[in-house]
Amino acid sequence: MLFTIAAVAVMGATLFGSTYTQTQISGQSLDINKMDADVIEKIHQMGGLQLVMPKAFAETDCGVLESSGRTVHDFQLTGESHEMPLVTGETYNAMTFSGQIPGPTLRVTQGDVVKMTLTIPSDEMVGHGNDMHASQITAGAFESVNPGESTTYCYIAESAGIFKYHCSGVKLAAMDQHVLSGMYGIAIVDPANGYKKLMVEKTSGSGELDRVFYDADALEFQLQYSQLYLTDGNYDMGKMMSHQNTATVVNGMQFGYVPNMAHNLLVMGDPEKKISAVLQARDGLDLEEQQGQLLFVENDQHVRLFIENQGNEPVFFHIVGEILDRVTQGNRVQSAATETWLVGGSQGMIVDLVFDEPGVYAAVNHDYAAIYSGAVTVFVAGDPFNLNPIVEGLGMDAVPSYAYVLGNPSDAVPPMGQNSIAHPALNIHGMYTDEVISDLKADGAIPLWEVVPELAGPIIEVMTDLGRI
Ligand SMILES: [Cu+2]
Repeated sequence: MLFTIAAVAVMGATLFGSTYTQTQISGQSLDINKMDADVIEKIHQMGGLQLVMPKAFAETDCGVLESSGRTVHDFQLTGESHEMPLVTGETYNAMTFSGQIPGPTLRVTQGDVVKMTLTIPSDEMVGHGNDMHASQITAGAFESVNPGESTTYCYIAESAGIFKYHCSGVKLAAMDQHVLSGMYGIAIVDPANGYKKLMVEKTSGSGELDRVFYDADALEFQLQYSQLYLTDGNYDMGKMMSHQNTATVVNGMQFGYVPNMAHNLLVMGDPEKKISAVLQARDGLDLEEQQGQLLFVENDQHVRLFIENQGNEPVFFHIVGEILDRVTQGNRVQSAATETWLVGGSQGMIVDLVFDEPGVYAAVNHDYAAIYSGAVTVFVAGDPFNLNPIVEGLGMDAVPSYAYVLGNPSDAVPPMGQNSIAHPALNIHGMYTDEVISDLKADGAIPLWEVVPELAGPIIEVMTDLGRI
């Protein structure tokens, strides 16, 4: 008997499609012994089964997925254009997901269902779309949405890792403009079985090889790299085409993670005395959520960084003074004990490391043009400035990192996952609209620009008592 390709495909879909659907949704294993041996023999005689896309892998029906028993994440975004500030004090015409750059981070566990809804307000001038790299669904789902309209699609986050999402433009037109003006974010898909322990292998003080294992739980940060291509505050496609960027941004900001005036006071004893004359472009308290903030970690603590290159130039990720203890891409370890790792466009990685010694460490894109145009992120580990006597003078206990006093910047901290260590506190920092800031305040994040002036008096008193100023 002759079978046409189409007939085989239908048979394949009937045989395997339904079974795989069940497998995918309920997690049952495929039992080949129960299948009709004659049919399998016929397929064998014909030279094998035509490869058919099992239906489950393309399952996008929200109704089916929502009743599948899997955890469903309702991920709601709006496409909004806003004027956003530059480090020069000028503004530019930005495009955002939900009033912030980068857009909100989605955090799910491998196998969960994502229900993404993109709404475009009716006063928005153009349409927007959302291409989520964590999905494996038809690109047709990313069709742009018109102002005043809304669209929803569902998918299973099948693969673990860090994945970009970005505006797909207006039917693909001007996608470059929309993305490079700020319409990007990440989805973190935690592995179904959690993250792995971190092994760090070094020589100890005695010269012996020393192997230390750290628990999978880690203090986590997110850093997203991109560029701005601007002329008079507007996107300049010509500059993008010739790779002549006007700014390098980390989480939407140039030099966003550098010391501010409060750090100057605590370390130098004078708010006007800059810790770094070169880097401190954002040290004014009047810059509010856009003043520089630092990333605080403890020594001997497992730190996990989610890095994504959202931009148009490569990122040579390096931390001055540290070695990247482990680099993971997708769900595979790529390197260990490495100095720098290259992240291409629309590529992500997870860096695990431990800051052994108290000190200041700068994460950079080790492309010199990127460093000097904004890609510097300062980590402070432990208490390198001996500030604990001041902390104790203020009536608090000594702290293992300054995050307990000042918090870590909200835009650098992803939502909690299954192996996350909670940050002691968050301060409000980022490319945000006023609405986003009031939401963060309601969630308990600290507006340091309001708190620091109130604390300045007591801090100066304690520093004077200690003879530091
Ligand atoms: Cu857009």
